[in-house]
Amino acid sequence: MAESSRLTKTKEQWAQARRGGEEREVFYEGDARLPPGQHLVETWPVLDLGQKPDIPLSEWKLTIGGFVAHSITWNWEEFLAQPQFTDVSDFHCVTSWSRFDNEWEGVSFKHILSVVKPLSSAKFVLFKSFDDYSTNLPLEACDDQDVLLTYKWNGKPLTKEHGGPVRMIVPKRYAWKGAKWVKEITFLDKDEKGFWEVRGYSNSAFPWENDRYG
Ligand SMILES: Nc1nc2c(c(=O)[nH]1)N[C@H]1C(S)=C(S)[C@@H](COP(=O)(O)O)O[C@H]1N2
Ligand SMILES: [Mo]
Repeated sequence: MAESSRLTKTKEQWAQARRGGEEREVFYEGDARLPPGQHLVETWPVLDLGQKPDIPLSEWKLTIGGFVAHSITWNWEEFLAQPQFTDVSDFHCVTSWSRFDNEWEGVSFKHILSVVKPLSSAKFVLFKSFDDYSTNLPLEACDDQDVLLTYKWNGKPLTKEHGGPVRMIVPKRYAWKGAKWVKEITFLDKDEKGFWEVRGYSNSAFPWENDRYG
């Protein structure tokens, strides 16, 4: 698609999104808010490995350990008892769609760090999910104001298809770095690649650098 027609399409979508709604606070000139190669969607596509694990809240558990001073396992009540955090961010999938203004509610990663206290040797984090998915990040990517474990999207409980009960959100990286149905978070001294990272996707995954493949 020609650059000009792509831009027109994007602007049409913005216009549709604004119609009848509140005026957005910021005016987006051109593609200022869309990373290279991305297009805007108003829906929220579902991407997974072909299974959507069903985890009853009574059986849900999250374990956080590895190179930390205090490993923990939280059940659902213990997870909800943590300080609550809300953040609005854009979501960029490597398959080229982006979704703006997602309101996430849950527990901030900053809080997780304050609870488990990673050792100074901890430099990487590996996320494992109930569907055998995994993904990896440097600790410094997780230690950011907009990173969280979320269980609510736009005021509603996160649905199973989008990773409920709880998933990770890492807005500054492509969305595959955010593990849905997360069950285990392990702090490591060495990097260990996840599901897509061993299959040719970028280890760093920066949307603004068009950093898709490794
Ligand atoms: N557990 C798990 N997490 C996952 C995936 C997956 O298959 N399993 N897919 C990833 C990919 S490739 C993307 S783009 C996003 C998609 O999230 P969504 O389905 O809520 O849009 O989840 C990521 N997290
Ligand atoms: Mo993806």
